[in-house]
Amino acid sequence: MVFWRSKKKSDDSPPAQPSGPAQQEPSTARDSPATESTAPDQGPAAANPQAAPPKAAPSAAAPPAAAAESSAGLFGRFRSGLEKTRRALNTDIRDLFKEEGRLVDDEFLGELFAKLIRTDMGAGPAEELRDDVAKRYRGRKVGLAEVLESITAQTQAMLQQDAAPLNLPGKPSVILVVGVNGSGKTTSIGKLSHFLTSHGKKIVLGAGDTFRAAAVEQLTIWSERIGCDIVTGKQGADPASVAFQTVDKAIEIGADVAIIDTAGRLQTQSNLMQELDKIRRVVGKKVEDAPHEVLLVLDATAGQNAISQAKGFSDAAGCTGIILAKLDGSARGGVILPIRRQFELPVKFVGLGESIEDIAEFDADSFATALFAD
Ligand SMILES: Nc1nc2c(ncn2[C@@H]2O[C@H](COP(=O)(O)OP(=O)(O)OP(=O)(O)O)[C@@H](O)[C@H]2O)c(=O)[nH]1
Ligand SMILES: [Mg+2]
Repeated sequence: MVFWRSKKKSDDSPPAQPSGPAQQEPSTARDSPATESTAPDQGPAAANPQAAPPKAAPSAAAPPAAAAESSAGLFGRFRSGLEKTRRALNTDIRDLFKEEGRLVDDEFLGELFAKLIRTDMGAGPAEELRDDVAKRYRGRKVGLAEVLESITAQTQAMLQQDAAPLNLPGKPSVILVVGVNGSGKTTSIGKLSHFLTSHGKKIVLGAGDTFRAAAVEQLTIWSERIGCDIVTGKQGADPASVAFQTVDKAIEIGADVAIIDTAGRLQTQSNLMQELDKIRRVVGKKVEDAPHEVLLVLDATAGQNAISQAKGFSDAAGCTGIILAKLDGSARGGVILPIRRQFELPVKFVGLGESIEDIAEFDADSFATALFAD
């Protein structure tokens, strides 16, 4: 049994800070769903033991996020979110130009390749960028601006994807959010909900991570910040049941979007992958074609290997798009290049920090420009 929670707008005070480091419980230990449920702890000040809460005290009145944003606005947000990568790249590439102008020869091209690869973009993309510079300028003396222009244009081309707005076909549309442990799912749901709310959408959240009580508390805190309804189940409850009730609630109150959180899992955990299937099935029975989006949250700081492993996950879970979280967290923002290459999925949003507004719709041109901007 699950229950829902009525909308209750938070005050502007930030929630309690986490009391300790995030604890990732082994998902494999989870196999006996409890069926009984009780009312959730209504205390808004419940500590959020998983995620660091937003840096600034968020409020429902925060300014709208990116959808209506100009490319200049998006560029600015990417630019500051990518600061660590940008700084490292800029310093590195500028270092190549200690003298005024550099001859584009094998030595220069080798150095350029080494700098690019440090952003975690991988050998393939770094080779392409290097080869493009070679094709244009080999044997000539070039300045920094020319090289940056060339690299930026080539990166823009590599990041292009078909327009990928969220598929929200009807009322309610259902979004399922999946990924490995700690990738940023719950935080991304909070930010995405704020994004959608500030664009006039009525949201219901579903706390489908019933494995840890802390996960429910974490999402509950987000719902209070945003001022949206949340459906929760008792710890150990069947996540599919929570998902079903969430969609039910969305229908009942005329919500536009139901967003369902899930516990972190690995593709190899077949019981947990089946659990995702069950969630998909039950919401599909309730609303035609639901879930309309299955968003895979990837952690940009996890490194290329970890991200490659998520490829199988995305296939197994029928993902429809990617949220690339924590781009602000490291100097490895170049990882977006192999992601665009390896996944046949569009990057729909990027996470640029822990605050409520720190999410933006992905745009290849603004992103690439920001990556190499001064
Ligand atoms: N800097 C930064 N931190 C983020 C971002 N997104 C999430 N985080 C942090 O990453 C940590 C994990 O985030 P969660 O949202 O709890 O991740 P999760 O995938 O729900 O984790 P599980 O439910 O345990 O699988 C928290 O400390 C978040 O604050 C982001 O875009 N930038
Ligand atoms: Mg979570």
